[in-house]
Amino acid sequence: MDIQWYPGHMSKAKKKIAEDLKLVDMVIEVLDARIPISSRNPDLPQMLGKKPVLLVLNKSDLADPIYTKKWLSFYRQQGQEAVPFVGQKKQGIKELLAATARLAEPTMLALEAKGRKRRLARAMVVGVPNTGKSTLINALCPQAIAKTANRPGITRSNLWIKAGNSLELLDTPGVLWPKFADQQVGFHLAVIGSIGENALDVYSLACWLAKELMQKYPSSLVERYQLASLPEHPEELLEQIGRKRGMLLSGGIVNMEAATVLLLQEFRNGKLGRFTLEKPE
Ligand SMILES: Nc1nc2c(ncn2[C@@H]2O[C@H](COP(=O)(O)OP(=O)(O)OP(=O)(O)O)[C@@H](O)[C@H]2O)c(=O)[nH]1
Ligand SMILES: [Mg+2]
Repeated sequence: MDIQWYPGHMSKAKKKIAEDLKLVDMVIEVLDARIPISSRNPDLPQMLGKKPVLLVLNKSDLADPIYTKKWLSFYRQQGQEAVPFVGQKKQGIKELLAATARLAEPTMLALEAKGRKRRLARAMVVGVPNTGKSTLINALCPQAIAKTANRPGITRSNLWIKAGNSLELLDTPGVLWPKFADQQVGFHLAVIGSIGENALDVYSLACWLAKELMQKYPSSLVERYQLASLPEHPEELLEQIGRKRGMLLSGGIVNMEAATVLLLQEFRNGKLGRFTLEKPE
């Protein structure tokens, strides 16, 4: 698959995040619960230094609930704070705020030890494109949009928005550049819509997804598309889907382009089911 690489964008985004990092006590990294490995930025740990990170498994309404649980216990075993979240439905706010309070506690204790008062914890939200960073900020801070619009001329890095009673967020999320170098990672990011579609061959992507789902969630395919049985090859699956849905060209040939779009769409909007494509070790 041919995915383009933009080093210019990447270094600019990294520089901005490195600057903002100085202002916060912790980072909230928004991941896509369907691909918790590929949506995690590999450069972030080095950038963080000693700052703690909270992993947010967003879009968990679209992920396989069994694997979301497995991921959470995997992170817990590693001593890594992580929470499930559904930004669109504002689900998981209480748990998220509790986790940020735990992560900020050492900073607050250190302040108290110096005879100073506790303050609100500060966090910045980061993540690769389309994981739901803006939705998360809006869910945590309902006043977010109004506040940023009402205070023009204020330096970006000084705009904070309150989330709950103990946390404030930097107003703009940091967009991390995804790791394209690994082709598998590229497919994962493309299938959740993190990489623009014009950057890749959609048919190859749909074939890759068909193969993944045939291996990992065969019964969802059989049920959704009313198949007698699963074919051997992903190309055949797309053809069967097209036929079942009456996507035919003249001469009775299946319109593969339409079948391709349908499979990707039904995966992305959850109509096909709840899937997790990457599993913990
Ligand atoms: N199903 C579902 N969709 C979500 C959830 N959170 C966000 N979305 C949708 O995902 C899309 C991307 O959300 P954004 O909040 O714009 O993502 P972002 O990370 O800010 O994206 P960029 O600014 O482009 O990097 C939108 O269509 C949201 O409605 C969720 O928990 N579940
Ligand atoms: Mg955004």
